Amino acid sequence: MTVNRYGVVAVALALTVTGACGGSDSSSSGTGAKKLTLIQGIANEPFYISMYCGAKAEAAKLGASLSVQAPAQWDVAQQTQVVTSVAASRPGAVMIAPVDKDAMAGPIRQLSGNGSKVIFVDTELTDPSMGASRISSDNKLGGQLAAQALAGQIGDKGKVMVLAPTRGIATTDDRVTGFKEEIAKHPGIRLVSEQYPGDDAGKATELVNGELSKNPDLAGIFASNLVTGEGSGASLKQAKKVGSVKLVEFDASPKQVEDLKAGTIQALISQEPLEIGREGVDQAMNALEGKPVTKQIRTRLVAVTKNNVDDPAIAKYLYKQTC
Ligand code: T6T
Repeated sequence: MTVNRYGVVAVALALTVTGACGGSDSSSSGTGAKKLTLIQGIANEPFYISMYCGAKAEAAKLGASLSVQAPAQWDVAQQTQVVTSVAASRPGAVMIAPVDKDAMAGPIRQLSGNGSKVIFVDTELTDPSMGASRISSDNKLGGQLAAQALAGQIGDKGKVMVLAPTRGIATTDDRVTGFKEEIAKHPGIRLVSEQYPGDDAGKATELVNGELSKNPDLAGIFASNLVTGEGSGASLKQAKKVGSVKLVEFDASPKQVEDLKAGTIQALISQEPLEIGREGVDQAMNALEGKPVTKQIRTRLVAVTKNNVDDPAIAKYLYKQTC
């Protein structure tokens, strides 16, 4: 039995919604042509919940059935198990966020080998031949925006650190690259540490604690996703460095927004997960119906601060805990 960081006790989450035109559980009755599955990177996490909400609404609009599955943890073996069982059920199309850009290539080939169209949502594979469509934020740009926001917060000088869960995740790898490229353009800023705690907020806290001991004058931190952000914020609270060490994070979960308003976080680089889910369903349906499919779609990013968080235009960038 495994428990993820949101307390989900299960190996995989499986849930099915029925499109507006259907009346029954179409995970078993939907025709191949309108039967879609979303495989998230991890279960019960606000970014992927929001993506599911967007996909669910669009599937209902288009009369398609949508089933959602996810590993309880961000883990190649667990996601492989999910992919293998989904491949056996031969849905018309699968929207998937691979947890590793190379290690998930084999399992994902099973999906296309079994006749399902494959659409990447959020993360993707390195192999350019895979995936009828890829829908994600411009994550490198997101890393650059994070660096600019952090530079502004620290007066363009001082030591900074960056955290990402593990190497090999398409999204966070790009965010770290963008961040480092932009920081290199700021001569007063020095990147002193790049850390990979895994999908583990507690480990991220330990690593930031260690960095604060080594570099008590650390000026800023970029946490490139929700879990590394959660760990970094906890460390700053423990060390009583909230506000004196500036924190910029990717994503905008309800908890992150609360921490932004409280001053623990100075800026969030937020994505459009609802839109990624909506586009995922549209492209999947296009692929199934023989219509033109857009190979790559970039959804928007926005820097959210205390100053704009309550602006109605920002609302769509804040993630949901339930649909
Ligand atoms: O940042 C998102 C997602 O874009 C990334 O690929 C993995 O982490 C999140 O799900 C947030 O936890």
